[in-house]
Amino acid sequence: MKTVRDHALPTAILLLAAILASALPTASAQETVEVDIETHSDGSDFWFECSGAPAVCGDGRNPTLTLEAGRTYAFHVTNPSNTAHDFNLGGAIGETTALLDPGAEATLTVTVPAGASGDAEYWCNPHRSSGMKGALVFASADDGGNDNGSPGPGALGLAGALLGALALARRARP
Ligand SMILES: [Cu+2]
Repeated sequence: MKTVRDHALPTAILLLAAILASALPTASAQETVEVDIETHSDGSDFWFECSGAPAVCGDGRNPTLTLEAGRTYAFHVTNPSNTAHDFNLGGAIGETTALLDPGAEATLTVTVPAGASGDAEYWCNPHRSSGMKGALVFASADDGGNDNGSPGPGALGLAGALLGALALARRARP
């Protein structure tokens, strides 16, 4: 009993430290993620398409866009349609391109705030009421720590489960 406890506690502390260390620094020193956005319209429907970044782009028209807290993204927006559009990112970002005439393009580079979470929206100002908009989801880095120095719920939950498993294992042994 004594021997098992002597090994289990230091092991748990080491694993906990490793989990927290791996969760914390990931968001700060990463490369900019390049995302291609196209604006479209066919006279009755108005929509965005997203490509080039599988972790960001959902499928189809006006897809859900998923952005990681603390990351920097360069949205390359092109307008191959015959109507002017812009591209607005809401929620914790609050940035927009200029209004892009047919054939025009712009790059919108944004860094997602470290504490960003939850759902927001992206949209085109002229056609937001016509449905040219989609969901913008802010995810925490690696489902673990965020970028402001405190562990996220993912890391804490994993550490808690680990300690619980160790306690059970300890109890089960003779
Ligand atoms: Cu539009």
